[in-house]
Amino acid sequence: MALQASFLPSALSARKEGKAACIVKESAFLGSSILEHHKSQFNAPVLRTKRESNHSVGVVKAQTTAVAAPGLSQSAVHGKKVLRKGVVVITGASSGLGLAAAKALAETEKWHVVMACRDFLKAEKAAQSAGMAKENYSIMHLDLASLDSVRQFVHGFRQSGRPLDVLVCNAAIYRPTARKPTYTADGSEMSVGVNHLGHFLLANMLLEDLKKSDYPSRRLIILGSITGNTNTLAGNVPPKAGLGDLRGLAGGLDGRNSSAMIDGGEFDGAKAYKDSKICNMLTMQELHRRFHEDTGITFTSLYPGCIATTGLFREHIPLFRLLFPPFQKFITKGFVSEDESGKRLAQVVADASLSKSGVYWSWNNNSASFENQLSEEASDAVKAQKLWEISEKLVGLA
Ligand code: NDP
Ligand code: PMR
Repeated sequence: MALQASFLPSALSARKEGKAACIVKESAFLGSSILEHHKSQFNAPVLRTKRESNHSVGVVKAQTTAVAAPGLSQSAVHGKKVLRKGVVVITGASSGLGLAAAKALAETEKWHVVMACRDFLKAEKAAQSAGMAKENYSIMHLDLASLDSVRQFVHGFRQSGRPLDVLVCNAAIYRPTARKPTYTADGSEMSVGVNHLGHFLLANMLLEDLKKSDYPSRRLIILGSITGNTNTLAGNVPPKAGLGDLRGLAGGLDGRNSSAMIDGGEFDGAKAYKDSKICNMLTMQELHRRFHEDTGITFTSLYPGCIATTGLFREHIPLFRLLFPPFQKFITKGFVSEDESGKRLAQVVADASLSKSGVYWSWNNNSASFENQLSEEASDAVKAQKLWEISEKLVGLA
């Protein structure tokens, strides 16, 4: 594997350095197990101070050159190798799952979270009320309803000089009560535009940055959902997800020359969301097929559980918002708190045990993760390729 191969020479060259050598050597064979290995070291106050001053890439690069091992820096005091702080970009981190994951990761002090949000003030307030320490996060503007904004975000991120170790495509909108479609700045139906097309461009552009990262485990995560999978009871609640032959998407989802729906049908806000989740899960698999072997990057998707209290349901009728949480808690038992869902997403970002690529993660009622099965359509490789090619054209990559 590319990841392990890139570790090997450093492991050998570091072998003479006593204790540090063991850590690096083990990482060569266990991949990202190095993350786990350094828990105690990250808690040492002297190392924390050092990490906090490591915001510029110049410093990080200088250190990694000095120790000749990916993502490792050297403690001034003991000469031990330690993993530098990881940098994770999370879209839509101003509420719900994104915020909870940002909080969980920031609290470890091993991650710097770049909160990529459309509302700067809301994100800042959310981070503060979540108790996130200033040095563990930054906020950058990103409006996924505009491809220009996506391009500007990427430019701004590169200007910031931070490396990129993990990207989480989390933001989404759900418009179940909309009678008519609304459109992105680029003229595509809003739910698919934001949830899929904006993220598709972002993921493709930032792939270059992930490739450059020297962090031991680089990951690109796209949120999926049970409701986009028709092999589940939840996925069979009407309107069911379905992309058909993608004729609406091929027409740009502009609602004039083509339908606003991917399958070319009548507009349905709830279906548009579920369709966008199929796109998210297909995109993750296509990324895996195209890039995992050559880059060693881990591509994954997940269903974090039913987080029935988040802002996702803000446009639903009040009665739904009242009944949905108890329905999920007591009837389906699919309910999960924002805190718990945040821990789950944080695992997909950072846990050594969740480093396998091409996986759609889910959790059982004891909060144990497992590799879940996607529906036939959400795992259709031919459709994934077609989706990729049409999406490339729509976002200006082809
Ligand atoms: P929230 O509504 O709480 O969070 C969505 C986030 O996306 C918000 O921060 C929102 O920003 C942001 N966002 C929306 N539109 C844009 C845009 N144009 N540009 C940038 N950011 C935008 O929902 P959840 O936390 O529930 O959802 C997070 C993810 O989890 C989604 O991908 C969803 O599909 C997935 N998911 C959720 C489930 C659930 O039960 N809630 C179940 C399965 C999957 P702002 O704060 O400004 O509105
Ligand atoms: Mg669903 C059997 C389990 C189950 C689970 C885990 C979910 C999750 N739902 C389940 C069942 C049912 N739901 C049943 C039996 C019904 C009919 C009463 C039902 C209804 C329902 C509605 C109206 N459920 C919903 C809605 C929504 O508007 C939500 C939605 O589809 O958002 C896209 C939703 C959800 N149910 C879930 C989850 C996770 C959601 C929302 C979020 C998402 O998929 O992203």
